[in-house]
Amino acid sequence: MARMEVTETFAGLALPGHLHTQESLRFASSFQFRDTDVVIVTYPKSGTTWMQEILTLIHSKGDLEPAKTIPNWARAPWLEHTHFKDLLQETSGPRLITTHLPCQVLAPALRKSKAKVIYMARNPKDVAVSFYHFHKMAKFLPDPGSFEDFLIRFLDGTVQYGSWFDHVKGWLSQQAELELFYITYEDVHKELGRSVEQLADWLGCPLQPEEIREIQQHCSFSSMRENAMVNYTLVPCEIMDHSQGRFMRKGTVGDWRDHFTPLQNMLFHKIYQKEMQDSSMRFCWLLD
Ligand code: PPS
Repeated sequence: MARMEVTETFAGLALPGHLHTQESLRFASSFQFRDTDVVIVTYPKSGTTWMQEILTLIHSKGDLEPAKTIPNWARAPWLEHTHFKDLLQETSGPRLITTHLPCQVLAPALRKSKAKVIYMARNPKDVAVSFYHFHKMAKFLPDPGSFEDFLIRFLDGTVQYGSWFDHVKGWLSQQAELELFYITYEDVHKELGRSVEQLADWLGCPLQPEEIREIQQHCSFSSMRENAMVNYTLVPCEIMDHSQGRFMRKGTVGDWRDHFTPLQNMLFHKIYQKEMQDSSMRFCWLLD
């Protein structure tokens, strides 16, 4: 299924038609979660692939076999994608499921179970930069135009996948309603080993120190960048144009500094404050 130029609109959200249909989105929104399911929820470019790799290895107790032999999209398939039903593992153990869907679409189905949700967020300025570069290589996303134009659409919430602000606010407002673990890209970047340990304990799969060390080593940016099972080099050029950049691009915190002008930074802060003013959640990223 190509549908590179198609945009699906669902619950007011524009999504790439290459990956989504109305049917796959309806299926996702009424999915019957099991109490044993582990669901990775992210706005795009917030560390999804990283979390898929970490959780794969927590479940395998540091055994690298699945991470080195099965592509990430098959180990932790996207609930809303057209291939989800084919990829979902029929296992009695925990199923790893990924989604970018917003809270208003998925929370009603999730509330019917005790599925564990891991919500990973990233500094939206770095998300915007990463998303911009991804638009250049992903043939199923529209041409981003200039960074300046893209940034305005990102702040407006008119990019595909919708508003970053609504995504984060929506999901984090569900902390009391869902079994939800909130973690940031920046936390994982700063203390990978500690993040792995916290996640493993929360999931009820405590690890030995040597298992944590093994996972830490395998989940480093340099190691994942070379792993064809997560670096998306398996995806053909008609879908991801690898001459335009790498999926595992930089993996840094604060890359926005190389992209934002002082004026863009000021505008970003202004809109951030307006969007987040009613939010009781504490967001530390923009306070530096
Ligand atoms: S997607 O398309 O939504 O699934 O993308 P996602 O995986 O959420 O985000 C991709 C960004 O995450 C970075 N990444 C990492 N950073 C540090 N360490 C590790 N191990 C790692 N793995 C993935 C990846 O490089 C993308 O960020 P940028 O800033 O573009 O480099």
